[in-house]
Amino acid sequence: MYLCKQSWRWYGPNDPVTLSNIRQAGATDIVHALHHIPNGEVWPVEEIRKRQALIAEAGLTWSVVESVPVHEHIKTREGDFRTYIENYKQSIRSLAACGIKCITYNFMPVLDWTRTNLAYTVEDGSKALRFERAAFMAFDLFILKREGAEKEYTPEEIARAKARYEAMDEAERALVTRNMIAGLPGAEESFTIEQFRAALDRYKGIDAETLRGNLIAFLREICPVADEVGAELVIHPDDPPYPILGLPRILSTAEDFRKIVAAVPNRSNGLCLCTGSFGVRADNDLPAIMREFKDRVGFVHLRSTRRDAEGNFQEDNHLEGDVPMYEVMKAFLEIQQERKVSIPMRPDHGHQMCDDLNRRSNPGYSCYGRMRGLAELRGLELGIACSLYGGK
Ligand code: DNO
Repeated sequence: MYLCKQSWRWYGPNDPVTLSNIRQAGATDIVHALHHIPNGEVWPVEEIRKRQALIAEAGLTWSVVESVPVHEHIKTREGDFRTYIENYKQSIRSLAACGIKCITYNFMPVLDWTRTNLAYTVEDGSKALRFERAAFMAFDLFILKREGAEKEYTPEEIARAKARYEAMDEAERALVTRNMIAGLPGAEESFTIEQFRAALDRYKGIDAETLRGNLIAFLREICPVADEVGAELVIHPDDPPYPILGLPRILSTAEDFRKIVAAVPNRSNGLCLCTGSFGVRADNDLPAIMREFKDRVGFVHLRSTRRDAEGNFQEDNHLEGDVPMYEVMKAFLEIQQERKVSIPMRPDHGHQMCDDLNRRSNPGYSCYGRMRGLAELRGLELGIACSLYGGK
């Protein structure tokens, strides 16, 4: 029976959640990146080996990279993009030489994932990440004052955003701004409001078709290298999965990924199936996505969100909310039996709860919250696996 590889994202020696904590949570595999290497530069083999040794000393295995960041110039195809693509190829080779062959990346312009509130208190007293649409629109229209933004919202939405903006004091405005542009963990970019405006401006002439073309051109260069060294490149979906701040989005639905696969059928062109990101759209059928792309799913992020009619969403406990986790897990188990492989999965994000509330942690990457998530997910997995395929 093939069960998933239970993995856990670790941010490195400064992560308040230590390798020993992770081992005790029961994970076996580590998801990691060399965050100290500037975006766009080659990852040297010696640096990879140093980290690998540190992780191995703790009794764990570094098996997934999240992420080798894609330089903005590759996304816009300007400046030194050719050098950055060559560097990216070299990083793939370095990682494969060290035996690390699953590489996550995303192609979201300017920002990686985005939330307005990083500590929203939920009913049980724990704290969750939240995207509040009115606060987001208030930021866009009245703090960022993005040119043309008002054309993208209805008059009702603009009125809602205005009321929300007026109800905020200076401290809340500053906090929302920081949450939006200062970079969440894993996003390698952080901006001042001026730099942020300039970064958005670089996408003025780039619509979704152009951005998709740029991704395809990038993949046509790097996939042959990954194929050759036996690595898989798994793209992470957009979070949230729709256009924001006038920026194009190209990986929000199954149809988006279908287009990328049709253009670049290489074996190494894979998907990081993040149920939390895709799950924010009611029209994304997660078990169907898992089954359709069964040969391309190289890494899975399991988490759930709860959305409402106003366009807000917040991160829920892993087995609650809108993501049909039982069906997702069942499909996940089925594809692994079919392919006869164990695919890495990590419990994605977690509330801040219990002792997490008394210490600092990277937003979304708490110790107890994720430990609860992993425990619930592995229980669900084992229960389904035993009933489908017999006892372990
Ligand atoms: C957020 C993460 C993302 C993800 C990148 C992959 O928690 O899922 O930051 O790592 O988008 O490149």
